[in-house]
Amino acid sequence: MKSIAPHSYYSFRDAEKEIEFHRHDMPTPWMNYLSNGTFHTMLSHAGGGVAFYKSPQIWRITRYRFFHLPMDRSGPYMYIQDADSGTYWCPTNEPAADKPETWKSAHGLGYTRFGAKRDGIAAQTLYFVGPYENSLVWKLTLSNETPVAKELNVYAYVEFGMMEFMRELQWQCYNKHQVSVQYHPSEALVYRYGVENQPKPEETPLVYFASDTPLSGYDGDREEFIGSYRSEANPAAIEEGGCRGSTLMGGDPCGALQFKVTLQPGESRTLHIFLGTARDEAEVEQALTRSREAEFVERSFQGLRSLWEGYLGAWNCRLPDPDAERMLNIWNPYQAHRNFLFSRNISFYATGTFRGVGYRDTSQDILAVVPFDPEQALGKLRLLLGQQYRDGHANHYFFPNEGWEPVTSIHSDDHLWPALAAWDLLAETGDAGFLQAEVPYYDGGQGTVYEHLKAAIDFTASKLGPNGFPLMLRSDWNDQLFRVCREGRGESIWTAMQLGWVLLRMVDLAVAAGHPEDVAKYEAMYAQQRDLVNNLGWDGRWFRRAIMDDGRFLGSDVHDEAKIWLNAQTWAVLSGMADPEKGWQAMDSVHELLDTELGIKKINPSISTFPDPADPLTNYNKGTGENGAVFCHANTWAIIAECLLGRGDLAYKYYRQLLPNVAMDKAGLWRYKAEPYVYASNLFGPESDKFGLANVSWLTGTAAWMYVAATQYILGIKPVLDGLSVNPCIPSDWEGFTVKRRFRGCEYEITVRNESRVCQGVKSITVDGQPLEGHVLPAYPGRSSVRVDVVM
Ligand code: IFM
Repeated sequence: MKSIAPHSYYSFRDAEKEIEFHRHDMPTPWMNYLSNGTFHTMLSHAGGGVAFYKSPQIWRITRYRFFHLPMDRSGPYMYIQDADSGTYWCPTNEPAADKPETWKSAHGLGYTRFGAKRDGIAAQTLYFVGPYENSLVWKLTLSNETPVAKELNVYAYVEFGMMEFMRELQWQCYNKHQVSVQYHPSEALVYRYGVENQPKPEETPLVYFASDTPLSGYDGDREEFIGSYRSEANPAAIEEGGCRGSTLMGGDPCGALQFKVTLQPGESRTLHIFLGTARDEAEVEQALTRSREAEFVERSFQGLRSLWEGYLGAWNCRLPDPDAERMLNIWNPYQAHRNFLFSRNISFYATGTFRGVGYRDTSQDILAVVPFDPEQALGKLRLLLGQQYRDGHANHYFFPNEGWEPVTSIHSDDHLWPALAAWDLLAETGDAGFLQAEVPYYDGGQGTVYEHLKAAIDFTASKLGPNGFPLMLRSDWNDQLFRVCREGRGESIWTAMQLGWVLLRMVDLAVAAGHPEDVAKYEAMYAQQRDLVNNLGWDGRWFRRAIMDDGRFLGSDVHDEAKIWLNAQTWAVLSGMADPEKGWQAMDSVHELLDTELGIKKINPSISTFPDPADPLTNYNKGTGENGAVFCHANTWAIIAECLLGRGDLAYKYYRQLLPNVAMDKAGLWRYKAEPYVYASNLFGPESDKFGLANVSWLTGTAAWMYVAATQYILGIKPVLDGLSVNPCIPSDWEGFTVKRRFRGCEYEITVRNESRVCQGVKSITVDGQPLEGHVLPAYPGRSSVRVDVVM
């Protein structure tokens, strides 16, 4: 394993909200998502990536070879060739073999840029998807820094894939003869995916690839441009005199555009490339006319920047810890929004083939969008509730873009999650009206939002196991527990706790929705499950996790493996169900038995033989994935639990040790590998051979919950039904912090001073100099800002 200081690879540029990369040879591609909500591109720091329209399953535009070598191919590449010498290189660094003499790249919010230089030619490149067209815009500015004129050939290249990625793997041999790339009179290559039996053919777009600069050549046939036994590193057309003017009526499609650029000494030229989608040829024409307008690219880029400025304007904090501050002001909400958009669909780790919108995952993702954009959040909540059946259970994943049948496995937790999002929406806006809005059920009929949430509770109430806990069904939050209830009797003690938190929320939601008559039922159910949790669920030093079909406990000291499970301890506290001394003891056990210097393990010890060596509970190797890894998503709940117990020092230790750049510094960049600016789903644990290796970055519930844990529980700025609660639980050595938070139309400028150097406890609050009773700030309708001073 190489040991190299991470900072020789990257640096944060916080004022610009960027991370800059100094080297292209990272341990893995470090990705960014460029998107306007309809047209998307996942792009790496070295220019590899994939573009898709709405769905990576059925409208994938370019080809990305997941897990192949060389890694991170293909991408939207540009080549710059000196026409005299024939040498060529790429501003993205990859994939040409000749490298720029100086190079850097940077990811920003919705864009990625590259700056490179070779032989006196400087290239500044920017890629983004703007709000006004469904296209990836590439902006290339070339400058001649030499004293002589330069003749350059510039190429822009993309490899088109089959739009249906599974089709590509299964039956490309024939189907590839049903695609075409034609040269369009408006100087564009147009890719048409005309494959038989494709889903939604009437919605399948044409793809255009064009520029605002006159072309000197093009190719639509990959064999012509790349040649055989070659790759993007050494395209035949570039090495052998230029594009061949190929089109394609079946075969392996690509888009290659060639430009001749002459630069006098000191001269700069900018050209723009557009890779976009349109419904038909007339729309291609219109999109190109708009895109070629003089100010279009600048206007689009400014439009993108203002969108992010507006979105992130809802929150800004100044903290004694710059790593946390950067994460909370920039990267964490950005990542969380990408989760909200893509669920767990496509990333460097997930191929975008079968995971549509996850009911459980997206319900949680909503939590971190509510503070920024309650309207978008409500839209998603309604989308989810439309996947719920009248009996209250819900589809596990579904495919709104693809129109495919949903995955219908029934899990004990899925349908319960939306209540948390609904409560957060109510607290954020103070407006209960949405609870009365009608939403259809998946199997017909409709009900109000509140009725949907109530049906979810009724479903769980109808699916209790022999001991009275909710049946595990297919699994709960933990996907790996599908062997617990194969015979239909296994129970999830964790789901009882999840139900507990949800029931507390339902009490408020029932009142807000005008159904106080339901409250007693929710309270009774809560009390009954709480008793079970504290009795049958208690193992002596921690809470048990589940009961298997055969009645054995999972998560008990009597076994040799998987004795203790993180979620059962944290949620016992989150749900308010744990008897106080049991809650403390359980979280002490977490500290003692699960915590490591790189985060908290999900279980201990890892499993290899339990409950039966011939049929262990999980196939994951020890210390990996769902088996004894540090599962970052589950760590977030330990942070919240510690805050609820008032132990701010420990909560912050748990938070800080998983800040991605902090964990990377500790593990070493070549061990950690994934991006230092976004959370990963998990890190291999100490029982693996690669402790600290981060996996499945970007699309993980960690993003939403870390945001919630840090802002609402550590900093303690939490919307509640009657206002904005301020009740921090911070490290005792912090002097204080400040937060600007948009809430119900007003900006709250909050300064917290920790005069007594405590973890928790608000001594006084003044609003614009006037003392306030308690720690809940009311809404201030009509006010644009208020100044809040808090003393701990
Ligand atoms: O809860 C799941 C999630 O739905 C997908 N990733 C893994 C988590 C834990 O199993």
